[in-house]
Amino acid sequence: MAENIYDNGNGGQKTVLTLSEFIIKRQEDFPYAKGELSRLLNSIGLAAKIVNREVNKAGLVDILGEHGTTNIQGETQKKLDVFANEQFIDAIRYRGECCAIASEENDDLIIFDEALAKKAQYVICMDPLDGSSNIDVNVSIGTIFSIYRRKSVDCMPTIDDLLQPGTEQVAAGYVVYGTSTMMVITTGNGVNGFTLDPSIGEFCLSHPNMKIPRTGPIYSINQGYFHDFVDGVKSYVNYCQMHDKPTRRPYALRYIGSLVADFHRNMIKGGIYIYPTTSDSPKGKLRLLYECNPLAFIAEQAGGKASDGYKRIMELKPESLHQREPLFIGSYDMVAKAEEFLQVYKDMEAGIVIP
Ligand code: AHM
Ligand code: MG
Repeated sequence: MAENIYDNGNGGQKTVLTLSEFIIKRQEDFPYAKGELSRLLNSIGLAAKIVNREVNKAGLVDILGEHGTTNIQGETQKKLDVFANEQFIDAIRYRGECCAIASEENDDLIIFDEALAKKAQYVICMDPLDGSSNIDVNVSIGTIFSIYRRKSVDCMPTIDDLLQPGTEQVAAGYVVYGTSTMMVITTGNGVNGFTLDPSIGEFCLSHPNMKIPRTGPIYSINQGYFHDFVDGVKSYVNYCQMHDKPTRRPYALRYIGSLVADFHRNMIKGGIYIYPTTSDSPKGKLRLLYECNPLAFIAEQAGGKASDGYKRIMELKPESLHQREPLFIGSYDMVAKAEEFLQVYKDMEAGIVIP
């Protein structure tokens, strides 16, 4: 038993620290906090456990396969996509801390009009089950979420409460349903990971103060689209494949096709995940509000970097709920290097001569 024991400072006595206890302890550092954010994170943790229960027995019950509907992106919804969406919305709706949710699975903003929720201070962006193409084949999938304080006061929330840049996030996290189920969160004060202990049904602190290595041995990109990448990305991919001992190249290519799982592996081992623009997806595939921004917050809090290839992801101003952006995320030095490649080609296109 390594890190999932917590030194409580009582003369070397060590104990398991659950997610709820961790959140309460953190709240003690903010004596004026009313505990709303803590309750919200707990609600998300509860919904994650329910989704985990269904994911774990998915092959045994009638929950695999298509739901028969499509979302606003025109993507076919899986039964588990729809189930996870309902679980997260229900867990959050009736507790009174959140007044609106933007979800990958809902075209429009979901506004809670329950009396309790109207007064709530927080809004959430979420992808309830990311990695849909992996659901039916027993490969890791995830949940991604981001929490903001609403901007509007004393009225029903509006879309502008959700269209805030990532720099305004007060908390973000993801759940990876993998070999074990983990929830990783930040409230802007570092990153902590909790592994679900199925025997007690609790997320327990297993990865305190997570840091992403400054560089790493892995690059993750769907190389099948290589011929559709812009020249800067092609050139960076070639760089990843070249032999160079000091920088540990060639890097290994690892691509699960579930953003959360690819990101989580790279967080631990060091690496870069890229979903660039392609000729078919000129804005990239991933959604700014509930895929790019939350993971960018976590990456930065862990010492990493997240970019659209040129600019910091968290500084982009969202214009619509389901806006897509290219994403370069992971180890700081690797993302910075990829940006260098893109900039060289941008400068060449602009006619700036490189010495
Ligand atoms: P989804 O939200 O519909 O599951 O799409 C997002 C997923 C990411 O998890 C993953 O990294 C990417 O799409 C894979 O896309 P592709 O198959 O084009 O490589
Ligand atoms: Mg997704």
